[in-house]
Amino acid sequence: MRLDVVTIFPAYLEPLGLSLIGRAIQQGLLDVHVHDLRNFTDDRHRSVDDTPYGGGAGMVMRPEPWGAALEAVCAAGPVAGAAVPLLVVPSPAGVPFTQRIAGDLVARPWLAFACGRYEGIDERVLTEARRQLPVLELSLGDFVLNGGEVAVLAVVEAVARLLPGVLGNAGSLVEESHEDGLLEYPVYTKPPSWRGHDVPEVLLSGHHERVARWRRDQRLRRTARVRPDLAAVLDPSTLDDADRAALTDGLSPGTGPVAD
Ligand code: JCZ
Repeated sequence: MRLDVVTIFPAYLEPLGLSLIGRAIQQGLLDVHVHDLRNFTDDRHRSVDDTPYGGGAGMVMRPEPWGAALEAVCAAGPVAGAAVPLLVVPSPAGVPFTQRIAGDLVARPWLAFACGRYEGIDERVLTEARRQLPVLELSLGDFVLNGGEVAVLAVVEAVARLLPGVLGNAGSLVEESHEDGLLEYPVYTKPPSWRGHDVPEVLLSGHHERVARWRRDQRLRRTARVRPDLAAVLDPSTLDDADRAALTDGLSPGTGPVAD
């Protein structure tokens, strides 16, 4: 899978060289190219921003460097049969990024990322890009970052770990939060007692069926407690009596997301 990232802060993407993603790059599973937007300017000051038409605070990214940069990225193709990349543009105005979208993105051989800064990128860059490539504006959530770089790190990590061979153990992919709309169960390791806190007895019992039931109860309680939006859209045909009891338990007083 090829990834191109256009940014005015190439150093922001350096963490992609670390850990599992770094290893995936070394193994040739990922081919990452980071481009400095300033290399596509043509003025002496290498300026990438200007004042907003219509007035208002801050600066807007100029369209000309973006046009040149995206043309240069596309000229690297085709990649594995794809003539153009899917262009991902982080934005607080984008669609919310989800595990499902990560799964869609990993099926693409070529992704490009446009990192905005300041008040964002001149809208005509996206209008023009959409005439030539698929464009996906993505939000990490309802909070405001200073630019797209941190969002790109998050999206690349979520996508790259789905590539075959990037994670050590294939099982760690399936047994995961959000695969089935529930949060994960709490996990414990040794020692069995730490600062007066004991590991739940059932986990030491060796009763695999009781462990599975306890873990499912924990997932349902947690989801009801901290993510009522997720609990509300669970398919009732996938819930048994014990499941419904655990969901109700999670909603009972004194079990809110923050301890009383
Ligand atoms: C460019 N400010 C790009 C994305 N979810 C989320 N929050 N904030 C962003 C974001 C903020 C930005 C830019 C300038 C993305």
